[in-house]
Amino acid sequence: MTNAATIPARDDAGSVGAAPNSVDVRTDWTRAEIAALFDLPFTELLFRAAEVHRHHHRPDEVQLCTLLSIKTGGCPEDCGYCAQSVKAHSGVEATKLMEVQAVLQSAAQARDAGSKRFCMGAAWRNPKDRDMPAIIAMVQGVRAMGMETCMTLGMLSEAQAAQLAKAGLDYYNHNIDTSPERYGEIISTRSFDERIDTLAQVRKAGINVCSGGIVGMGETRGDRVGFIHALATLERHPESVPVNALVPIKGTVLGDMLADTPLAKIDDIEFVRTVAAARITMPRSMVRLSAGRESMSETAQALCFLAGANSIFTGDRLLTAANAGDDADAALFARLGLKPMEAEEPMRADKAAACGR
Ligand code: SAM
Ligand code: DTB
Ligand code: SF4
Repeated sequence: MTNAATIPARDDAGSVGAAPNSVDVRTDWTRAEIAALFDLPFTELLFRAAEVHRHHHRPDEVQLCTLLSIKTGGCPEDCGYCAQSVKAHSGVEATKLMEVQAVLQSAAQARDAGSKRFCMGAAWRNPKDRDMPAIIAMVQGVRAMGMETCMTLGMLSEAQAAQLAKAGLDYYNHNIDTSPERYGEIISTRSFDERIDTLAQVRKAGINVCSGGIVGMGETRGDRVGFIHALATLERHPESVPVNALVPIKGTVLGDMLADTPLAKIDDIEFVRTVAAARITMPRSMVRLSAGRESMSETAQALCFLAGANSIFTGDRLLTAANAGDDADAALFARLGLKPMEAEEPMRADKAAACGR
């Protein structure tokens, strides 16, 4: 393998953060290089990922984020993993868009519980223009509380992306979910390229990009390589990369498929390998250990943190699925000696300085 990461030593003062364009941030990764990372002995892969991680981030800090479903269910898309698709028989009821005040109340609770980032998700193929004033008020209100804002609303038009940027939205989440070649087996109502187009709109509008995917959908290792490759070769790495473990939900295509074939569930070591590959190939990005922690052991989560994951969703609910819960996380942090992250995220800070936001 050509050496993946030229890993500079951490300086003596223990400070983290290299120059924004340091040589170890590459966007020319080949699939062969990423496959070679996955093939490393686990101990070697973890060592390399941990080295990259501590060079760019504080290894004892993990950012706490809160998710809120601002519009649940009834989504016209057919994502095979999702309880909110109209095609799923998951029992999730469709709701209207929440009132702005109710969203802000929920955000205030999250802030009081120590959250630094508030992510709002809507089960839409795309927002309607008539929804935008409420969405903008939510972004402005949450930002005024001092939290980072993230929205995930489906596809965006150029004008909508510009409106969100003007409102001060920090991040837009839009996952590529899996490799380009597997995409059509998971979702038929939109294409991988449409996903990439929306990411480009978000970038162009000057909003930080949050894009990742799901591991454990019965994919091959080659798909996991292709998924990381697609993200790590974007013109600029996403500032934020959520890595979800599939939450198998009854009534969804993938949830039911996995229920019938329990051996299809991804093993923890392979999940950790995926986190490590994300960390090594996208050294300055936030790597978010997202859905699926509820059914993960503390040991597996500890390995994910060692492999470079530095953000989690707190609270006992994700969008519709159960999450680990604050008490379990407080106990986990105490056991592992981890602290909630207070500082600005490295890539976002660079960008804010560069564009004066
Ligand atoms: N509708 C918007 C969209 O698809 O972009 C936003 C909401 S969607 C629920 C956000 C992401 O959550 C999906 O792209 C997927 O990666 C993740 N997700 C959804 N259901 C999941 C599940 N059952 N297990 C793991 N991740 C899931
Ligand atoms: C992401 O990648 N994971 C979060 C967030 N982005 C929006 C969502 C996880 C959803 C898990 C399934 C559910 O709660 O329905
Ligand atoms: Fe709709 Fe998003 Fe769920 Fe797909 S993942 S069905 S787009 S809410």
